[in-house]
Amino acid sequence: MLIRSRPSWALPERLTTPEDVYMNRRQILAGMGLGAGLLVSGGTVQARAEGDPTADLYPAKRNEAFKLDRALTPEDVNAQYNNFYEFGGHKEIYKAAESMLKTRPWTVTFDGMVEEEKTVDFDTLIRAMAIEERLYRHRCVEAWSMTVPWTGFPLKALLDYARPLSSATYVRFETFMDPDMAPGQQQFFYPWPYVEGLTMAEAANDLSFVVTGAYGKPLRSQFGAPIRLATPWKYGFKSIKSIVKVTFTDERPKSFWEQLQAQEYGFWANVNPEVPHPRWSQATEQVLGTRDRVPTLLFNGYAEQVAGLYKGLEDEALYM
Ligand SMILES: Nc1nc2c(c(=O)[nH]1)N[C@H]1C(S)=C(S)[C@@H](COP(=O)(O)O)O[C@H]1N2
Ligand SMILES: [Mo]
Repeated sequence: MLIRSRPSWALPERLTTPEDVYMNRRQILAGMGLGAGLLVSGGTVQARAEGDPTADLYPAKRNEAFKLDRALTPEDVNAQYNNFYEFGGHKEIYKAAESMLKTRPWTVTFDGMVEEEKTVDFDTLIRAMAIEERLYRHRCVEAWSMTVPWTGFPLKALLDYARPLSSATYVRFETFMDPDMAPGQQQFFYPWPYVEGLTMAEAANDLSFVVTGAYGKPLRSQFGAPIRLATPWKYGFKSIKSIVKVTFTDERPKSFWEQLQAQEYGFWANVNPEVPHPRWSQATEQVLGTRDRVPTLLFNGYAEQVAGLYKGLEDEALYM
């Protein structure tokens, strides 16, 4: 595993801190409330899930077109190993996210190059969509992977709902910005809010999925409730969590990690075992919840569905 001794694995060199300074930051974070989050009981978490106003929509029918070559990652394993830097730069953010992320009311704004800008309540939006379950692989850039039963709807359906102008060539997604709620956002050296982007062609591909649930239930906080993305042929950081804004543009969006460290994290971020990260190999991956390290596949095994998107773009840095 590429679990590093400090959670600032992605920081540019100029921003990395000596271990002792880092420890102080951890203590500061604990003081800001991350520690308090650890006291929340499982019972409280369960109560929140049961009170979800979209609970009646689950479980949704599985779309059998999306199959897996390996077992599903157990829910408890997946739900206790997450990247969600808004709640801390380590993998055990689940209790902090469960106790601090407020998912209602939740609105999503559509703006930029659209026929008409609008803001819609999440509960209204999801009921305008036909949701289904898909079994997806997920490959983090840190060389671990998992398999998840996501529930949601094709991103294409969200594009249709938003009615972008034909001149829009990119779609940009933004996560909430609320440092009082999410203490990680008080870490000034990160370029908050978290931003990601896709080309319109990528967004319209059938694999691009808007996720509203997992394991047959509405999304739990640590998975990026109430609405996130899944683009399984790309490194996991493209799958932005807790989306509040969708902007259509003709300028390539600069994502969170690209703003932080452009030499290591680019716009395309397609999975490719033959193109190493500057600091580690991408040839294999640790399968979460198992002792297995398996070969990584081109486009994370989805080449058949997506390779065509990149014809004529061979000069681009497609694999970082
Ligand atoms: N807003 C936001 N979205 C995010 C992240 C994040 O820190 N903040 N981390 C990304 C990374 S690196 C990965 S691997 C996945 C992790 O999703 P999971 O915790 O559901 O496994 O979320 C992605 N989306
Ligand atoms: Mo990741």
